[in-house]
Amino acid sequence: MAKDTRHTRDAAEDTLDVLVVGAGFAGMYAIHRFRELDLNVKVIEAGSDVGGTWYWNRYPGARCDVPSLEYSFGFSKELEQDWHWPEVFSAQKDILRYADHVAERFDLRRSIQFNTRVTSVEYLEEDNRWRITTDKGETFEAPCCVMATGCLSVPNKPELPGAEDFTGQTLHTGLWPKEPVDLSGKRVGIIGTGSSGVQVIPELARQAQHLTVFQRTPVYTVPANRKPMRGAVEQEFKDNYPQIRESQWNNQGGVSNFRPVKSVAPDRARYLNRGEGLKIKSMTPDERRRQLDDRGLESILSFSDIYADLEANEIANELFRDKIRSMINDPEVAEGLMPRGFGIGCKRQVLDRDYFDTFNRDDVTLVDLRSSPLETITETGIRTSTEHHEFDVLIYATGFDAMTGALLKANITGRNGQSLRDKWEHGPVAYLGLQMHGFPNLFTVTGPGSPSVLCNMLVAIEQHVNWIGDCIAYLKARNLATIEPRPESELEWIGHVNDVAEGTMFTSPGCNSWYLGANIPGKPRIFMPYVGGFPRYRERCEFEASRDYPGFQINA
Ligand code: NA7
Repeated sequence: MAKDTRHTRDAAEDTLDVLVVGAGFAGMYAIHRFRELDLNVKVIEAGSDVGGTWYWNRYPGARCDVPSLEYSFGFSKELEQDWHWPEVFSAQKDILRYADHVAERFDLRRSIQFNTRVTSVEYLEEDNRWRITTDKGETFEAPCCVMATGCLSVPNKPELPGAEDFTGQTLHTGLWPKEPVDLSGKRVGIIGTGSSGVQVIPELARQAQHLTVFQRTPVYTVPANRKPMRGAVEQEFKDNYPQIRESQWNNQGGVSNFRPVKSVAPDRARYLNRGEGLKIKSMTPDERRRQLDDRGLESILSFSDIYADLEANEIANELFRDKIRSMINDPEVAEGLMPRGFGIGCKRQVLDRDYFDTFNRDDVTLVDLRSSPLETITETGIRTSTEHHEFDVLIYATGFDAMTGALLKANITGRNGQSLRDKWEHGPVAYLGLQMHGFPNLFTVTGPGSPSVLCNMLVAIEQHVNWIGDCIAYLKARNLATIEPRPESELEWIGHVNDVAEGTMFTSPGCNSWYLGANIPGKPRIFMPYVGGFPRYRERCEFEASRDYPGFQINA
């Protein structure tokens, strides 16, 4: 492979310890951490700058669903204290500003080669080195390689009949252009109503002359917190950061759930009275409705029994549908927006700003693809079984080939020429989402089988990069050649990952989510993230590192 390419080995590369693919938050922190460990690191990044997911997902309305004071790095106390988040839940542009600040502050860019896409990642067995080949025909080599390629980084663009015939502009939310897109006076069609669709649809409706929403599966979405950051709240967080970071490491999802007390006493009281822990099954229909009327649709998530008890879950789902009936003026549109056949908690919770209100606008049309399936895309729009809809711009909000997509796209080949694609033919086989047998010294950040997308991503990234950095430093200090998981460790771990997902809402009947790979035709249906909680997972990783990696094979 890549025999005819120019290998650009130079003096710096001879001392390179680690190659990293991707300069999102994982790759960025890897540079900082690996430098601290005296490891020589180089990062290859396809984009023109840092930020990863937040670099590519620039669509209007893109926003994080974890509070920013928590969705931020904890490795630098000074950074934590200096940075100011303008809103409680940040918009994409503010997260990208943060990424830029981190890159500048820690002088990260000098270790990154931008505008370069990795086309293959190959283990050179005789030399015990990893070789990366890029779209520029360059190759780079190092003894270790870290795939920091992200969980949601390969956009899914379904193959729809006639797609090539459309003569208007086509956009994907996950590959939104850097230049502003002017939609004023335009007729816009959008396919997809997941998190991205729900965030972008109200914004598109405000800009476009007319918006047509093609929806295959309606969504359980609840209003997001849209508060600007109050100085006193921010200060209280900053005063308590050590405790907050510790709580994150001990919380199932890597969030501290720290609630400011001094600065927001009235809100605190409201929070305490919000009905946390109420059981929906033990309430009367009137009490349930009052709960939502008084405390908002979002309070539906706080019923404690709806995530494990299918009967309680269905009561909540019906309550949600009732609420939609009361929010949407046109009963037919309301019916179209009602999720059925799967429950709250099956998919990642979607948070919105004005989503349902948008469907009360005269210039927004909902097309329910369940009752009128999409037949073909045409030169001027989309034909369904009942109608032809015309527009000037077609937007795909159709999600990602999640968790495994970027790893498979990188064309990784391990020992004996085995490709990762072959190894993962029936689903991702890995140990702790960190390494794969047959791929010595290759590491994945937040790979399948780790808490990853079920955890505050910045917390998960720091834990993984710390573990990987320590592991590489361990090998280097002892002059050891390779580390890779034992095959039996992988099998035991995958069994455990599946066992803990069993019986949860994530794998409940009728639940088809990208967690399961169900959004990609032909993708093996396996629950990919680890649902057993971040602390349990972290302890397992710490056990391995503290006992000289018993679940791994190490070769001198
Ligand atoms: P999602 O959550 O995977 O949503 C994708 C949407 O696109 C969803 O409504 C899909 O409907 C729809 N889709 C996908 N393919 C098709 C076809 N062929 N026809 C019609 N509709 C289709 O991706 P997002 O980008 O919104 O969010 C991903 C994560 O990013 C999110 O969970 C957050 O963590 C951030 P379907 O449900 O498959 O019927």
